[in-house]
Amino acid sequence: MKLSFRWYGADDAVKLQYIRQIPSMDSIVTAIYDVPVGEVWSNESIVKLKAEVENANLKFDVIESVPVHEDIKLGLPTRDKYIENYKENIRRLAKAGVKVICYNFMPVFDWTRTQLDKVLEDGSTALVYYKEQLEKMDPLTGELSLPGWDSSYTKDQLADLFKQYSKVDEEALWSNLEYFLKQIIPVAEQNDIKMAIHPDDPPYNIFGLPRIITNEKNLDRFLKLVDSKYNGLTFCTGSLGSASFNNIVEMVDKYSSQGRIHFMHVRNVKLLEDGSFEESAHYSPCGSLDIVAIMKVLHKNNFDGYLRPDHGRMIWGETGRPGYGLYDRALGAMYIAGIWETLEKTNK
Ligand code: DNO
Repeated sequence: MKLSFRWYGADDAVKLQYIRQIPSMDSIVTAIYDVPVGEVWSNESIVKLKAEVENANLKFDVIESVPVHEDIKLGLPTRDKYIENYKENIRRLAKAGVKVICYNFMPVFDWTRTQLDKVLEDGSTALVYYKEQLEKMDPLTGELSLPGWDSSYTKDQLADLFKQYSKVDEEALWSNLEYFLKQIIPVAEQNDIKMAIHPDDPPYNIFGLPRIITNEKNLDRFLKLVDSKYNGLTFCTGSLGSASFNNIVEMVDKYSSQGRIHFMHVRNVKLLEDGSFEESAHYSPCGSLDIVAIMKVLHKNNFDGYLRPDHGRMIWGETGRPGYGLYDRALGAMYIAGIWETLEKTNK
């Protein structure tokens, strides 16, 4: 297991040096953020980012994300141009030594929460998803805003995208995903880069938009679309685990034993009775997921991919990007490293 940490580049309030100070930290997970989705990343910007990371004595091994242009997900004729750009990004990142690329195939919105600063009973704040709040939201009329996505699209752009997606049902999305994979996985193979799709968060349709990377049956189907180890998973415990129909420990066991998990996102969530959820501290008793059991199956299957502590709460007065403060993620990292060390020492 290679412990990693997400870093949003030079503007991130969390400095590389702070991340370096977390014991056993191996790699940085980052991306180029100032290039429009679908365009080719310049070699200069990739080399600069790599140098920044390596100067802090961390590895530049994982990119999260090279985002997929909506035209590819929609299956528009213009997709071929964007797929060519995607292939070029794979080649350029491989040249810089990158080993894993994380991406997702969610239409329009990536992760969805109804509140980013819910004050928990201990005074920390967390991202939450309350069904009751979601039912009152409509991204098109905007009567209530969608936290995290307000500034990503204008209302007109959103209306246009929703109109286009009205013709794309789940099967059409599968076929657009297959078309994309059949072209990019061979390039990933040639360049020895593992592609790792991130599951949909939460793992069901939202606002009438289709979502397909959601459950075990669909993950099986996904892995068979191109049956290559280069076509793999970012297994996000909090995304898949925010629906009670997913048995996370069993799924991690199955896909890690098949060698198809290249990147783990370890996050805990507390499921509420009505299907709502709150992101919680990583420590198992705080949430609904058994993090020790997850780490155990990874260890049993000799998991040697990358793992990052995912979303933390905001604690100790820290402010900044919701989910991505330093303190709670660092606590999560040490909790995970401690479990791993125990497993190493007791199972040899
Ligand atoms: C949320 C993240 C996601 C993830 C993308 C991968 O915090 O886990 O935004 O980076 O879905 O493409």
